[in-house]
Amino acid sequence: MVRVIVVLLGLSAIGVSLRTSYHSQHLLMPAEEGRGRHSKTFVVASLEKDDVSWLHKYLPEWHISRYVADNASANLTVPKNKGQEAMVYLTYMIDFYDNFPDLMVFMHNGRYQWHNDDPLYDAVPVLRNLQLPYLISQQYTNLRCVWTLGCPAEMELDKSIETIDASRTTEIAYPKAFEELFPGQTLPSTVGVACCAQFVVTREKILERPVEDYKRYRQWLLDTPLDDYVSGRILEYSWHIIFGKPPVHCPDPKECYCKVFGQCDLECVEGECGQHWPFPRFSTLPRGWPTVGWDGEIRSDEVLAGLRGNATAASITTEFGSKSSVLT
Ligand SMILES: *[C@@H]1O[C@H](CO)[C@@H](O)[C@H](O)[C@H]1NC(C)=O
Ligand SMILES: *[C@@H]1O[C@H](CO)[C@@H](O)[C@H](O)[C@H]1NC(C)=O
Ligand SMILES: CC(=O)N[C@H]1CO[C@H](CO)[C@@H](O)[C@@H]1O
Repeated sequence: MVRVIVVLLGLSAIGVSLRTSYHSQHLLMPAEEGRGRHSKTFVVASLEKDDVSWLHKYLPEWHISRYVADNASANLTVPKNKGQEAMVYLTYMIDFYDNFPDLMVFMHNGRYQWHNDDPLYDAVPVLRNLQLPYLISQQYTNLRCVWTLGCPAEMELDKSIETIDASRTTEIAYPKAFEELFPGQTLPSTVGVACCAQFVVTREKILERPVEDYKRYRQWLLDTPLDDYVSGRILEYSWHIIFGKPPVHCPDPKECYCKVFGQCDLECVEGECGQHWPFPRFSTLPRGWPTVGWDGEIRSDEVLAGLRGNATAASITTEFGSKSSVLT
């Protein structure tokens, strides 16, 4: 148990740096018709140093609206580099309110990130497998199906502050922030949604709220004294509420993988589907990942193919111990 907590804390800490490492490129004409039936855009949070060329290379049929949070001269940028990816997402919603494409993926810039719902943490299959008609029918969909981190109860808000572990900074700050973001709405007793602030949403769904709402959320982000990690995470655990889902929004993972990604043969137990998303050993992937593994070992094409194949050949593991290694 101690080890689990250490790993989770490590993930949170990594979440900070990962989440600060934004990126993208391109822009304008988000409503242009792509090659498919629907106009669709990646809204990418990035920093100047980031490289989003993988998106152009592997997903050329998508339009890319890359925000560069740390360059005031960038084509798309934010009023202030604050609140992590939330500032980018809200700025896009405000900037393009009159000109949304049919479908938008709000996402980070990195191809390999520990939280991508894939055996190698690779965003390319995640994005390529997206089942667009289903996403359009759902209007808001989280990019993760696995429950680990976020579901089924990331925050228990009816506990008194004194009983909450001091390290749970988001849970402590959430009630007051909720009141400020959603005045007049009743604070939920529990909030649960798959982590990590990447999601798909339709034009109609964003337009259900007036642009003033998005402006208010962004003003809150600009004004809040909370640090970026906490304010970003408060929005991370609010997007599903903003887009009309109940405070606990944790679809059955087996059904989720099937409908969202077309992966229908996974065996799932207790919110997890075998090694489809192996619990990462560290939140920072080794340099050279995935060709370089956790122990610095070089993986052959065959090994990589086998690990990718784990996406469908799921075995059941419920111990954190076995989840903590990609190579089991
Ligand atoms: C900025 O926008 C212009 C006009 O659309 C485009 O030509 C240029 O490539 C963009 N620059 C970057 C860095 O995306
Ligand atoms: C900021 O973006 C502009 C426009 O793309 C570019 O010309 C400039 O080099 C960038 N600044 C830095 C510091 O990278
Ligand atoms: C659960 C599972 O299928 N694990 C496999 C993942 O890939 C490695 C490398 O090919 C195999 O050795 C595992 O058996």
